[in-house]
Amino acid sequence: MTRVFSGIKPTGPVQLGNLLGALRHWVADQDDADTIFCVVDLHALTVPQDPSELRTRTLELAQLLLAIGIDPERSTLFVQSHVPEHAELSWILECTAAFGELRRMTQFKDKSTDAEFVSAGLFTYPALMAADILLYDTDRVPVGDDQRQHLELARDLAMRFNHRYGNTFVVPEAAIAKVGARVMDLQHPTRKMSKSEDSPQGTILVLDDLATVAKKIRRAVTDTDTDVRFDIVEKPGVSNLLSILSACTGESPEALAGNYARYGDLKTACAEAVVETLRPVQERFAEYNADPAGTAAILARGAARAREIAGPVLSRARTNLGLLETGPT
Ligand code: ATP
Ligand code: LTN
Repeated sequence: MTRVFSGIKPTGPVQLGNLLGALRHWVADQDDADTIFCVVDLHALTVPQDPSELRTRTLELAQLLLAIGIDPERSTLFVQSHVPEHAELSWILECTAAFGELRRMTQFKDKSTDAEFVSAGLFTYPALMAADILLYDTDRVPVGDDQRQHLELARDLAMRFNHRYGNTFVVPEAAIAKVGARVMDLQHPTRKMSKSEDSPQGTILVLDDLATVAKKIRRAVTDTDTDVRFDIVEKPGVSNLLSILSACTGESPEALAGNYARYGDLKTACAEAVVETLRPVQERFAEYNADPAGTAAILARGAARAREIAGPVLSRARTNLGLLETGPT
């Protein structure tokens, strides 16, 4: 059976781009693959975090994943720091990656430019991400378009390691959807919507109250002329709304463009579609949120299953590398 793995950082409240670019595909993948999903709390540490907020966000992110339809009977859902194999393989892959290739990562460049404090972890971040993926003999990784370069690196590291030390890792494929893989900020439609950027009016949070969601869409920046056309370069604002509507309805953005004569009508349709997508998620989230012990138990079972898979893969890597095995005492 195909193995699918993906992760999401507990760096802030989940936004619509996370849902449309990645999370909805995680839910669909459960039908035909062995699915493993991870709340990557160690990745969140690459920028300073408030300890009590990090703890709450990690638990609530797991509850949100359950609310969107990650089914703990069919998927393994766990928290990255509960499985210490990730940190160990990450070191090994840091020693497999070249300084120059990490320096070329555009996410590092974006997040380090103008930052007050740039941690070494922000730089080596993609090696930890590669470890997440390679530990599970992953075939396919559903992610948004912004992760394309990191996935390419994970593949390169797997191939390099296999070449140097013998066949050890499965080489994963990225799965990037055609629609919704790059949801843009509603106020700045040339930059991606993000949960850690400070753009409250441009970012739709999955748990925003529904009246606020509709208002943010109605106030989205559109483009200078008035025709509704799907053209990302010339009409980024309108095209973003068409992509969002398309991801919510399943119709193509080009076909949808023909249905609306005015921006106002497109915004109304888009707001309705997003509100109806979010409503059931919010209702289920409230149920999981009322039962933190239940969520903790699901995560504990997930971590135990994850370790059963990750342990032997890490041992394979250790042996092939030539790390001395522990003898009997
Ligand atoms: P941060 O702002 O902290 O970098 P983020 O909101 O970009 O976070 P991640 O936790 O990095 O979100 O990503 C989780 C998943 O959501 C990834 O697969 C990522 O590609 C996807 N994703 C994030 N933002 C968008 C977006 N605007 N459009 C489509 N997919 C997205
Ligand atoms: N780097 C990703 C989050 C992430 C991830 C992963 C995604 C960490 N580990 C493993 C897929 C597979 C991000 O910034 N969105």
